[in-house]
Amino acid sequence: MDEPRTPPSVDEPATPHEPLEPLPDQGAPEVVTATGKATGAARTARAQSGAFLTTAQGLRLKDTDHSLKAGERGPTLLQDHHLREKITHFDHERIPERVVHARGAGAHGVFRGYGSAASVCRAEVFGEDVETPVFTRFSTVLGSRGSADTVRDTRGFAVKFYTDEGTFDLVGNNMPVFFIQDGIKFPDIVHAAKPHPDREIPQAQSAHDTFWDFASLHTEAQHHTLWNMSDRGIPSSLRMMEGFGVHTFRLVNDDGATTLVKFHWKPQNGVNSLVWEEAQLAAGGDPDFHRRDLADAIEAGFFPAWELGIQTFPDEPDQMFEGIDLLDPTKFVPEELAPVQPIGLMTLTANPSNYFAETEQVAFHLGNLVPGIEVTNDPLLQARLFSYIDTQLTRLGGPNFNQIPINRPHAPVNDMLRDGFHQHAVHTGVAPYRPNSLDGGCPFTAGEAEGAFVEVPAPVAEGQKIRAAARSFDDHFSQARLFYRSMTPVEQEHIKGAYSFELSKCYELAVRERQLQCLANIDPDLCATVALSLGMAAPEPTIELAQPAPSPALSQLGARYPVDGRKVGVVVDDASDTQLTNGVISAIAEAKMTPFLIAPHGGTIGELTVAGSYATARSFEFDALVVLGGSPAADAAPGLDARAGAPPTAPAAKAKAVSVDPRVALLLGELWRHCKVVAAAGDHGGQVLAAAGIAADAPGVVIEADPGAVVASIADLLASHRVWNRFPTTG
Ligand code: HDE
Repeated sequence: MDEPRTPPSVDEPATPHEPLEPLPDQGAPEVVTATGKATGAARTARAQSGAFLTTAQGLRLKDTDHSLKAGERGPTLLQDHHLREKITHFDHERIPERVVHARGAGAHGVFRGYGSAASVCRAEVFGEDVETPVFTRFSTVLGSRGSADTVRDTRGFAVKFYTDEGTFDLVGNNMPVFFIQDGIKFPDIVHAAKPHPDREIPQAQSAHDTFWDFASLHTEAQHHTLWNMSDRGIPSSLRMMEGFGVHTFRLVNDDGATTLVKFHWKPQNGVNSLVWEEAQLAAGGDPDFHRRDLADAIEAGFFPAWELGIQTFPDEPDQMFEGIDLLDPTKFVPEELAPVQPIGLMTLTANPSNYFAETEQVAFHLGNLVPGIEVTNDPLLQARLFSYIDTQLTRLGGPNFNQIPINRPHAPVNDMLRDGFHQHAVHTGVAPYRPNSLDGGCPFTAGEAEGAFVEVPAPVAEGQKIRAAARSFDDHFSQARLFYRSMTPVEQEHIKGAYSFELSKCYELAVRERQLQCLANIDPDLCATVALSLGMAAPEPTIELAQPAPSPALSQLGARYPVDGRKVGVVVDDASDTQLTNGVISAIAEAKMTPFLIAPHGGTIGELTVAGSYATARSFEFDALVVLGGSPAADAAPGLDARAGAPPTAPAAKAKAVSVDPRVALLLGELWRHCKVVAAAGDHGGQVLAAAGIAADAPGVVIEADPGAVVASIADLLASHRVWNRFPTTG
């Protein structure tokens, strides 16, 4: 299986043989039966088998290119079963996409418990060195299945743990708060955020009237909206974003003692985001940017990993912590008040073998819990408990979706649920009811000692049946203000830019005005800048502004992260020094980063394979760029080549005059604007950089003669992701 594959031949292969093995980076759901029994079968046991093309019944076929006709030029015969089977199956290949989170990317992996949660939680999955297989699916929320990855949106972060005690799903997001406090509002927020029902635009965006109409009227959405407008709304990679369980959960230990917790996933690669222009370029240039990055990283052996952690709070009757209502999902608890304590590590190690079978058909449900992990009364959480099973009935075509391979538990299933569409189990016995004597009394209920899930008795406050929320849910602005004031000036600028962009796309002035009022209630300076950009007056706050202590942990900037798997473009031309090129490429690989060779043309340069040409490489594909060449290529046409992005009189033409290909100049210009590291090695490289107008002593510019030195400097700068001090901030 780890043998490299023979490259495909130009001629169509003609000797029959068994299907090829999956690629080394690919995994598949473990082969357990529909009732959770291990089979010991290879993960490929479900893949197609046999050397010959067959019908769905295994009948070998001689011809699949011609339908059965009454004569060569005659009508097609109804009796052509192969034609009808092939077309009928094709006609039904699609299932409804998820109503939200339709676009996603998944991977297999393993979770290893540290044992550090033992004092608060009895779940075996968190036990010391207990290893549990997982499948994780990341997603955007708003867009359709085919929408772009880098849109501004919340990201889903859903993990299925196949534990020996039953399946545990942690279905979270990359932001710790949510738009609404009560699940009954979910259809409202989703209807507002989805494309306008009349024209079905815009796709996968919140930058439109209905979204801001709702968010500005329903002010509990303001906090989450602010997170979306921050850099968190445009992560640079799925591997580099945090995850949050959002709700407060209740953990139970061996003694039955309870603790309230919030779950956090901390990426080992650090947190990073795109800049807005880069996100927009990527949405057009590579709509699959995030899923490609995830799959490529896993294929290359850069396995992404996240530490799972918990913030713990005493399980007091009022369910409050430091004045923060733990049942209100529009609030988070700053890490400075309750540190995140690591309890295990998830590593994603294999790509799916088949997108549909795994990533599309996986069905999560936050009600999938194991002993020791329980829910709380958060009214958002409570509605979710209903929704997830319900939606799968339509999406996956009936009640047996748990028997689809990716959803099968790895624990024995004896559930008395019977029949239904697509039943894969072959149940025995005659008594799927309890009590019975005809099946020997099977199945039996378990006691706690046998691993049964027994809800911990939790008091329910006496009260009246009422459609209302607690008074503590009324504060919609103080934590939004806390978040904004915890951002660095660079991050605040991004937020101002995001609101300016989004509100500029709202047609109705009333909507803009109402949202400006909300911004005034979050931060008057934020409001003033956005108002200026919109050409509108900035309103005064209508509430007394809270003065929360900032939470530095909320900022994504300032820390240094490993550079493993970062992509470094290397621009060469036919005059570049081959030895230098080889040296730079190997030094990048030795530093555990990925080199990406960019040349005037495809094919090879010396012994090296070209990854992108001047005409095809785009700046968002790299975290840094080393220039070893870049003089105008034979096909450079500054005035005509739209990819060069400049009319003949603009810098591109000037650049050509001073010997840099306009497309290389464009690459460099974008990397420069996006605060990325720009480097040169060798005299020729240095001249090209100078010709592109990049000063050698500017922040984040590296010029070194030696390949090792240039790569070391790049890695050092990349550890902080971007060179934010290249441009002054207004903050
Ligand atoms: Fe979801 N959500 N949600 N959600 N959600 C779905 O379930 C829903 C909420 C989240 O990769 C749906 O299988 C309601 C919060 C993720 O397959 C649906 C409410 C959080 C995913 C649904 C919420 C999430 C979903 C659509 C308000 C973060 C993708 C398809 C009460 C903690 C899972 C599906 C995947 C998917 C309903 C709110 C996260 C319709 C009613 C809060 C990551 O059932």
